[in-house]
Amino acid sequence: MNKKTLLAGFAVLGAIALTATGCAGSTDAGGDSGGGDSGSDTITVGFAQTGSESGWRSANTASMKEAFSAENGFDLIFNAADNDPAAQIAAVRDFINQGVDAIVIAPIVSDGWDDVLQEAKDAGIPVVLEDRTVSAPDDLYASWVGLDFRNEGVMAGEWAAENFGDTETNMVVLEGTTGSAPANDRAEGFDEAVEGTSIKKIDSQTGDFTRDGGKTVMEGFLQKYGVDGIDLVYAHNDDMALGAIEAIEAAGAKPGEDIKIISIDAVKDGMLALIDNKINFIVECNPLLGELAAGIVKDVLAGETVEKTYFVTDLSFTPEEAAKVIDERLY
Ligand code: GYE
Repeated sequence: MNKKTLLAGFAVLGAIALTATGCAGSTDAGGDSGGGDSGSDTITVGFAQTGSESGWRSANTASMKEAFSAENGFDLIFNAADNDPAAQIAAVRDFINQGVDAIVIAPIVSDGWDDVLQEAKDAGIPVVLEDRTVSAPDDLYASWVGLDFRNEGVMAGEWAAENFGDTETNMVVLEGTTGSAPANDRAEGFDEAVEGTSIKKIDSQTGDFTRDGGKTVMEGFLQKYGVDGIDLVYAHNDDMALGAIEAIEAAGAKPGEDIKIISIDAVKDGMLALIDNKINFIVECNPLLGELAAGIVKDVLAGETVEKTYFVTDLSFTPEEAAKVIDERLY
């Protein structure tokens, strides 16, 4: 099953790389009435990033800036909304007013996008989503590229079920940003995979995908249930797991041993904690989406047909597996 999705993922990567090369240097030929740069070959793109909440986000921002570079024919207007959904929508509205050629969004939350996406459509400015998804109708944006968050939750849950499912296990959950697609989908996929096992979710709270948030929420859980009352932490990202490690150590217990930890992302610091046996299992979430997103934007502006969704495939790692690949990891 994993192998199959992996192959499918590579096929998609290949396909996009090909089409992107095919129209390198294209201008805003897709009937764009925005035309911030009409007359020149440069494509002006407004990118509305969530903020800078995690290691994953830093890697994603770096990947986007590299792909949407002047060298690649782009003029990138970058905005990071500091995890504030209203500020992010305002940034997109600003891009529309500036008449950019295309807009790329990593939506903080799923809901609330209908109006501004309609405004972009009315202005003839195509929108490409990267990373997180929205609940708005899909005719309001051209395409989305990202990861299968639900499947990430399933992969994490299946590993938990296999390793802890036969013994009474008290689990606490560190949720991502409330209302975000990865928080919703990772919770749903995991819950489904552990259904009917002896893993019991005793508490679940948002740590907002940040290290500080994960630490604070974990401190609260430890106060409430005690070290002995918690067997397993499921963190929706590595940063919150790293915060939880600090809280567990401060409480005099051993993370990865007294309290097991599963997380998602596989960013460098997470992988190092995994190799250190402080985290027990990590499901990957690949943040290197820049080249794919840039290829899609060029295709859309060139009037080429693009898919509505492009999934990039994720792997997963035990400490042993992490140790083998750590030197080759790009983030
Ligand atoms: O897992 C987390 C980041 O949307 C997939 O956002 C992304 C998530 C990622 O803050 O670390």
